[in-house]
Amino acid sequence: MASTNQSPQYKKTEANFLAAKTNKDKIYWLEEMIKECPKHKSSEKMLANLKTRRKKLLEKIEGTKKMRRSSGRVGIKKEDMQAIILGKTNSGKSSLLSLLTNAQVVVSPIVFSTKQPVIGMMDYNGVLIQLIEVPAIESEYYDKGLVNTADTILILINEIKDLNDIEKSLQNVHGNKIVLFNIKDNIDKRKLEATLKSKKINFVIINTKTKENMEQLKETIFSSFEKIRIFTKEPGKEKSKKPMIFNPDSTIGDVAKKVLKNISTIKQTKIWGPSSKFPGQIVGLQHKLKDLCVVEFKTR
Ligand SMILES: Nc1nc2c(ncn2[C@@H]2O[C@H](COP(=O)(O)OP(=O)(O)OP(=O)(O)O)[C@@H](O)[C@H]2O)c(=O)[nH]1
Ligand SMILES: [Mg+2]
Repeated sequence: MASTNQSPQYKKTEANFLAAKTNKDKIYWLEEMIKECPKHKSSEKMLANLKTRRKKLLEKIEGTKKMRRSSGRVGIKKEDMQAIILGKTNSGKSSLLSLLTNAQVVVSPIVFSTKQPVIGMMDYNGVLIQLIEVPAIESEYYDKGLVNTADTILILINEIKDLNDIEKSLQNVHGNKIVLFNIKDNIDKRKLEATLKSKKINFVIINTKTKENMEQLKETIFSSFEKIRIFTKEPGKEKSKKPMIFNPDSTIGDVAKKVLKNISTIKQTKIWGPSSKFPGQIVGLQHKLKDLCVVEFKTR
């Protein structure tokens, strides 16, 4: 790549590119070089060259991710609670995924940088939820199948009119839809809130730059699965750190079947929390549970 007649800024970014150690940093500096590269006829070849290098690097990153993911299993294993992040290109899908999970993503001002689904696990107070970013809805890599089978669809938009365009391609979706308005520009939030409310949409206003509303978002995502969290404990001990997940209206019997080898060894069951009349109430196997109950089995 000859850079003899290039601007000082370009040379600086090129130096940074050459010094970059990770592929992610390399991509970042390549993109800066693309921005700095003059857009006239004589540099056409050079620009094309830069873009090819970027494409190869992106493919390399996606390639290693794919290998890592497919080791031991084929395709995407659907976890109990799965939510898909979808939206137009550059709406901030990768930014959101990296805020909520430890997934390795490419966040880039360049359009269509995510070319295959990227998986991450979100930890919501000990509950693990699978989040998948699918390539932009307008791209050839968009994965309809994944979207149609997901439990929850997170529709990321930057302006209200995005919604109309996106909804057209969500005809066969079964999951609950949550609209995430990712604020990118200065927007009158009150007005926006009123508009979204008037459309009777389940929505959360977020900002992937300032990380606004991330806790509320996690809560909304969890509640969309309509599951309940149950803690268990042994007599005289603290309750479990992580809850177990059940369908609403599950009973003590359902929990017992999951945690005990043999439920006939139960001598007594106590319960704390929303479904109990008082803390430590003694209940039978038919007792129906509510979210955040704590169950104690005393066994022989
Ligand atoms: N100003 C502002 N920029 C943002 C925000 N979120 C993301 N961006 C920028 O928008 C660009 C695109 O972000 P990504 O997270 O890569 O978007 P994406 O939806 O994954 O895009 P593709 O995968 O390429 O379709 C990046 O340059 C981000 O830095 C935001 O909340 N505010
Ligand atoms: Mg992306």
